[in-house]
Amino acid sequence: MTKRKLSMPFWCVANPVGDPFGPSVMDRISSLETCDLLCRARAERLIDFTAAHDDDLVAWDPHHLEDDLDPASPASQTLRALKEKLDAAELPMIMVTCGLHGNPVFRNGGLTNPNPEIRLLAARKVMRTIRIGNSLGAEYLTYWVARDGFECQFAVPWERSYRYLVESLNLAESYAKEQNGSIRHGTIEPKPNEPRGEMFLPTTGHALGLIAQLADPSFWGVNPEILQHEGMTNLTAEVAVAMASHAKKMFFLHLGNQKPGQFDNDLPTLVGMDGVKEIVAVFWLLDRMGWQGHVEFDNHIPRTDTAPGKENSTRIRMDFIRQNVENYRMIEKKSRDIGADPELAKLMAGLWDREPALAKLLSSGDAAGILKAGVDYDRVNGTGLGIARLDQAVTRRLLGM
Ligand code: XUL
Ligand code: MN
Repeated sequence: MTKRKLSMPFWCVANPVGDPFGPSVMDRISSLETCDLLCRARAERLIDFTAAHDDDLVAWDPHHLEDDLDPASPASQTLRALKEKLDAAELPMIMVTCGLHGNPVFRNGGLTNPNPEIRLLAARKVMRTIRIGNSLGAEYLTYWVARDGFECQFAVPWERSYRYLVESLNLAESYAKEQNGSIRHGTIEPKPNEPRGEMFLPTTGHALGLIAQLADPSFWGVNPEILQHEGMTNLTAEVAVAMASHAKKMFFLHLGNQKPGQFDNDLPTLVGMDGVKEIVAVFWLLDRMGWQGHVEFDNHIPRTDTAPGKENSTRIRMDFIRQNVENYRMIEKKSRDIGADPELAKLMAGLWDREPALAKLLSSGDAAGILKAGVDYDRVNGTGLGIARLDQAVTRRLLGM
């Protein structure tokens, strides 16, 4: 099986890691400096792609909403310089996403903001992001739910909010098609809360449900963020990725580590107190399902591991990329070893592969045949399954014993 392709976004590497209780420790770096680090990671064959918010690349000026169309603007100059670096390093920008969370004007939402003036700003920012993405060769436009949500349930025009969301995503899709650039698909990234108390698309299931209501569902997919976003409400990553992949809607996923039920921990893959078995199971099941998408990291350097100073700011960020990639490759290897293990395969077959003729009949939908088929209830009901034995065998492999 080939190694899965990996993407490391601009925002993960640039993040100087402040938190709500204290400012960042590490020095900030510019988009061009971030690009240089990502190009180094590409030269070391760590990553295959990168991704970015519009704001990670160039600042948004609400007084010049189409500055990217002026070749002499500072935004256009920076975008050209970034493209040169990315091209020279053979590092494709695979996804762009519109930042609708940072600028304070969007504090009550972007696409669903009850104020049409702010929805207009959001729409034109998304359109600019599509143009930026096309100029850099991106394939995907991601809509992350950001500040589309609420704290006070009586401050929401409920009968309109989902219509606003549908209209805005339809506009993004039709504008992307009209531009006829590199962007071929959109993805929705759900999240239950943070930065808002509640958000309008909390889970992968909600995103899949919304996609069915959009003008062109084939344009859209979902990129679950695991273990973080689903885990924040104690939902299970395996279910999210299996359902999205079964629906052929998961072009890529976001990867990091999360303690279930907490705020967004956003820790590097395998770093932190939880989730090793779960994350191995995710990639084991995605291999079984024949999932072909790529993995995009979405996490940040633990604040404990940051330090001020120019040299630290480069070294710590490169270590962060390396650690994420090493961790992911460990998971990939372990999940594939588990998938190829003959003893585990035998235990699984004992659970899944009984009575093949009967399984075929049930799949056929032949009602008459199903009504004629019989079951020995006492035999079936009288047999324990031995799932604990299978689980122990998996754990033994995880612990290397
Ligand atoms: C936030 C999050 C975002 C999106 C892109 O939790 O995951 O960074 O991935 O905006
Ligand atoms: Mn994400």
